[in-house]
Amino acid sequence: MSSPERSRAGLRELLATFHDRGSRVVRFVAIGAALGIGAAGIGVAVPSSSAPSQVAVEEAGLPKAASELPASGPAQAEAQPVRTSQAEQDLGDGTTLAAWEMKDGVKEFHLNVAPMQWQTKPGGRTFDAMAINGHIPAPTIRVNEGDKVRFVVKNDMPQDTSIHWHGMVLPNDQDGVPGLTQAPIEPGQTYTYEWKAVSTGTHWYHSHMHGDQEGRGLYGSLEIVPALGDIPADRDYRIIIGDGPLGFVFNGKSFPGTTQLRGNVGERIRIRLIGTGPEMIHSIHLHGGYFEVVAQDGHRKPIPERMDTLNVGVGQTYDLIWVPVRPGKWMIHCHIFSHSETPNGMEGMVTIANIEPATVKLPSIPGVTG
Ligand SMILES: [Cu+2]
Repeated sequence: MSSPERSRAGLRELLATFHDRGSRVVRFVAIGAALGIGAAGIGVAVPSSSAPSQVAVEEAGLPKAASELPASGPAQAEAQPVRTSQAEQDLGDGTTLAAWEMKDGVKEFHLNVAPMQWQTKPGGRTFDAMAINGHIPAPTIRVNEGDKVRFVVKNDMPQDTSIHWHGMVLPNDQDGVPGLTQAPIEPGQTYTYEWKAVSTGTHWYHSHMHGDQEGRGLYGSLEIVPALGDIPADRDYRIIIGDGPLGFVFNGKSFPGTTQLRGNVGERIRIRLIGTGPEMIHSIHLHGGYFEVVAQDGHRKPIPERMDTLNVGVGQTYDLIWVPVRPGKWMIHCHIFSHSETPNGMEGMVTIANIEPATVKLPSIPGVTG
């Protein structure tokens, strides 16, 4: 083993050890940070940054503990065979991970665009909606930085369409703007997009036709995992915000039809907010604490910002990290009440985070968690 290899192996071992003792120390620090208390204040000899130590490791460009690497991350290739396909998967937030299959070194996705009748809440009215592969929001696309990707889009609607890859740096003729970079995809036609994923972070994709197609459901999360490792998190959720023909919705649903989120005290819960509009800015508020905004439009913020209410404009994405400090049912909602409440109760842009007690022993902080 050469000297650099040895030091890399040593570092990996050190990080693995850290991770084993890990959860507890990390959550100890995370909860301290969440409470606005530096590590020194709670007697732990680790840096008192606003995020656990993996962040510093990641930002230094060093490898992370194996257990923390993204499931399909390139750095894991030596430990596991390269994945050649991905099945559809429920992401626990009301969205579905898109299936793909590796063909000639390209991750190939099949996206069927079709009309669908859609209820946004139990017993609610039925909307003329549009879906991709039967899903509203459209399936969450997640690939690694550097991947070559292909999207075979079949238009099963009686009107033409196109798909735009919002936030991606790609060849102009793959940008999905009908009348400018391509002809519209006519009813019954199939159109293929192909590009290389270089724009890391949380982005989205959507129809770029007829004004109302996007708001009827033709939008989904587009996530490019950075080669150096993703934002460390115990949970990974998305809330896609819509105010189009389906009404005021989170992930295509109106409260109480929205999917409730789950988590535990002390966990780093990542929430990707995506503002699809198509008309309004929404004031997204979290009960029971605050979150850190760690990225905007896919780009990591050099200094995360703490807040409990964030205005999300049309087309914007934000990545939040929230470390809950108390168990309970915590609301996440648009604070413009005409978007989230009626005289008959909550409706529209509301979901609940069900936070259970910590799975590891955390410090009791008198007056706060004690
Ligand atoms: Cu709103």
